[in-house]
Amino acid sequence: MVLSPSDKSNVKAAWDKVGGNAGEYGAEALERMFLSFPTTKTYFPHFDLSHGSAQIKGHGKKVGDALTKAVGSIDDLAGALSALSDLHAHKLRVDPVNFKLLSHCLLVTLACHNPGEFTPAIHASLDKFLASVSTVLTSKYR
Ligand code: HNI
Repeated sequence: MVLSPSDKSNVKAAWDKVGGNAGEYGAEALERMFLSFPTTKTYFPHFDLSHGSAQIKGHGKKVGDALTKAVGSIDDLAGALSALSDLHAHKLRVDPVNFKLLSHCLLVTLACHNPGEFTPAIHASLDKFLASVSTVLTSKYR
């Protein structure tokens, strides 16, 4: 998966619109994921997964901040996400299929908040970006 120069500029432009809402959008995406794909809840048995829970908000901020960092290091995703990659592969052992589910929910969330910006081209670039992030986070499984 190679992000073209226009993918990178599309992702950066889309993330500029996200601004300070990355944490809130991360939490919304998590809530969408837990409701639409309940098997994902098995990784969070220790969380209160009810609507508006402090743990979903807190975790959404972590995910959102990690994505903001990734956008800022879009030319070196593997380096920027190395520690997170170790965590997901060695400690959390999240099955890679789940990354597609969260990525989908992140796209839906972004589309809902910025419908005018969410053109097919931006959609495709964000999808490629999230697939690249997911590839890095699942790259150390074996
Ligand atoms: Ni993920 C912890 C980022 C996908 C399950 N995850 C984190 C943390 C970040 C993070 C940041 C906090 C690390 C820390 O505390 O040092 N996760 C991301 C990103 C993606 C992702 C950027 C993909 C875009 N994680 C997933 C998926 C699942 C998942 C798809 C499972 C469905 N992550 C977890 C779990 C934790 C976690 C479980 C630990 C939560 C806790 O606090 O106990």
